Amino acid sequence: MLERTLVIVKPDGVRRGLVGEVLRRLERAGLRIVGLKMLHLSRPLAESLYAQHRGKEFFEPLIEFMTSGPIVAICIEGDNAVSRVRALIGPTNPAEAPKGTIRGDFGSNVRENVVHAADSLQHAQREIALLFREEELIS
Ligand code: IDP
Ligand code: MG
Repeated sequence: MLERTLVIVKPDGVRRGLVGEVLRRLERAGLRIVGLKMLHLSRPLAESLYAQHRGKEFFEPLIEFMTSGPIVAICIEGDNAVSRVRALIGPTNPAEAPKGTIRGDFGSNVRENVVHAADSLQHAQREIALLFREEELIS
């Protein structure tokens, strides 16, 4: 099924010059970039993006991290894009992520893991709407 999903190059990835590497891997996998922008997340937007984690012990430091510098938001389209992008980025903890995945190759620790990707079609639709206006996406 043709799906759209949201990918974010997190502040650590932008600081370390990994934006091009992430885009290259997405494109090489045959996925299509339909939206792309750099921005600095506001605290309310970061909290909304990670609303499902509110109350967990890692929530506050996660919000501090995600608002610590600019991010790059990428809207990706392709067949089964949600699960394919999750496979490309690898598990949350880089120590457990296989080589060849973005987190396995570049992640520093379980918080600073270079990229975010939506984990379901429902979350993808919600997250894309949080970061992109309709007219910012290619049809
Ligand atoms: P995901 O990014 O692989 O979907 P989630 O469980 O949704 O992982 O967690 C969201 C983000 O919160 C992670 O990518 C990571 O930055 C941070 N995080 C998750 N678990 C921990 C933890 O145990 N310690 C510190 N940060 C965490
Ligand atoms: Mg998640």
